[in-house]
Amino acid sequence: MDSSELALRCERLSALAERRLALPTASPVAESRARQLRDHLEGFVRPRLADIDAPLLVLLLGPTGAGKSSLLNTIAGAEVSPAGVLRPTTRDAILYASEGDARRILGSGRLGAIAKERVRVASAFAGVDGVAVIDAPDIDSVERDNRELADVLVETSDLCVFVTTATRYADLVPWEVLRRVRERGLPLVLVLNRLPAEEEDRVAVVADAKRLFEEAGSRAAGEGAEVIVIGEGDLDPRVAGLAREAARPLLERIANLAAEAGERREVATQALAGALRGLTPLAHAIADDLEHEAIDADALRRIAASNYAEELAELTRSLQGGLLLREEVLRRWNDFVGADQVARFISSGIGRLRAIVLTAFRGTRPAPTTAVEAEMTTTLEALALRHATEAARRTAISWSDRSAAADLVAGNPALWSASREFAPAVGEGLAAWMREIVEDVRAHAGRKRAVAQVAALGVNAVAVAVMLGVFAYTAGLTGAEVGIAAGTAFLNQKLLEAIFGEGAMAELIANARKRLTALLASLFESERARFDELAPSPGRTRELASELRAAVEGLST
Ligand SMILES: Nc1nc2c(ncn2[C@@H]2O[C@H](COP(=O)(O)OP(=O)(O)OP(=O)(O)O)[C@@H](O)[C@H]2O)c(=O)[nH]1
Ligand SMILES: [Mg+2]
Repeated sequence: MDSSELALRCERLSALAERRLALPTASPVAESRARQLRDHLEGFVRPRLADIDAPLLVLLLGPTGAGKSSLLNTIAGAEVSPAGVLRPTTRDAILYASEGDARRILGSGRLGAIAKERVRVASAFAGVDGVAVIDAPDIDSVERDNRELADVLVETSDLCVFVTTATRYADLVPWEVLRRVRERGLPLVLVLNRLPAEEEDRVAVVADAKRLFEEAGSRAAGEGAEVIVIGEGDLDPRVAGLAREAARPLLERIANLAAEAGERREVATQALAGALRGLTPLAHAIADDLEHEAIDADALRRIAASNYAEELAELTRSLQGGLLLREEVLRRWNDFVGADQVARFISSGIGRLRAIVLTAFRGTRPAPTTAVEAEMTTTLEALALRHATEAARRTAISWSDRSAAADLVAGNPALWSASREFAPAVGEGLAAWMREIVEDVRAHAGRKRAVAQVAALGVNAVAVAVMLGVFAYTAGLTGAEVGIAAGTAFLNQKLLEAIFGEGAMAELIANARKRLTALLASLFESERARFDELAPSPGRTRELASELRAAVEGLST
């Protein structure tokens, strides 16, 4: 792959890493992987690809108190980084470089994201042009910021000098950092500081440390790469550093790199090759994270979907269970309809009933349409609210049991009940629904058969009768059912039948019911969407995963 294609790939990968970082994730590991990829590309791979001869960045890394700052002072031959007894000592990174190199490094964006606040420049004389050394804060600190800064520096340097001591080399933390050093293909030099004076002890510690490094899979140490050994007390108090003599192999290495552009290029090339190899597994790991998150998101959405579907079904069932009006409102309606007369004429046939509708209603009592509508709306609103709240509560409970979503729910107390918009939306939706029934009735009344009857009752009153029919229309009503609700339902149905005929009545009611069902479904859908919006979209997540995999295809070869 030629270098311009490589540069394009890296630009694309970096943009994908940014996109991943913009997606919500409940996993700190997944997030840090994505940040690693971005920092690595922006802080190292892209600038290195653009300029293989840019100054080398040598990173001093290791646990607190290992002697990193002391070592930098020795390299500088002056106290450029305070070494101290209080842990941790170094809090900002110290960039030791010639003025020209420091400008170049800071200008290249390699330390771009962190430079402003957290890198201090210690100027070296121009003789060390070409090599810059960075003293990093510790990797095992109680200070989280320190660790984060050290992590970013690992992504940006060309050579890692890992400084540890006879008492610290077996600590747990470094292996995690060293694994990343290896994964990103960063050349490594190991400095074992403060080794015991006794030859025998010293050999044992060095052998043990090497074994641990090999086991941890550190190629550099495993393949006999440099291990620099510095004894306890080998100090140079004039510069607050380690003794020059003890650190000589490292000093020579750095001096050599400073003197030989070819050597520098070799290290940079090696670091770049390692870095490019490391991109593929990292990108695939991030894609794996994304795919796992998509599976989690699918599961979360399914939970929300089934809770809302169940509660909606419950709601629909209770709406079909009969008239939901209070008795006093039903009585008013029966009074208006003239229940006694209607009941009497039902036994003598629908034809007689049709006739009586014309005479009995004309100009008599005003229809209590408003009261019935208002009652219906309040009852429906309350019922819908109860089920929407229950769906929200059940979903919030199940989500909070799952690690992928617990934080989302915890940070969103509004999710534990129906949204504030829900009840008003139900009210508005029902009002529109009733207007549509009125329109329907008007359209049917235009047919010859019903025109006189509808006129006699009034369009609005007939519309209310249709609405009541939605809640209590069954093919098998007999009039023998007990209670005023069943009685009213029966009369209502007979009345509508008398006005429109059985077929048209059934059609009117079926239409109104279909629209009501659709209305409630869409209201519940918006409620559920609150949950869906919180979880990352599985589709977009999977798409990003495959874009990442595609972006590294063929990169390692
Ligand atoms: N006695 C003795 N002290 C040493 C030796 N090596 C380092 N020290 C001391 O150990 C302390 C720690 O050294 P630093 O250079 O500040 O350690 P560091 O790795 O930079 O630590 P942080 O900045 O906290 O990450 C200093 O006070 C050094 O003088 C040694 O070989 N013998
Ligand atoms: Mg330090």
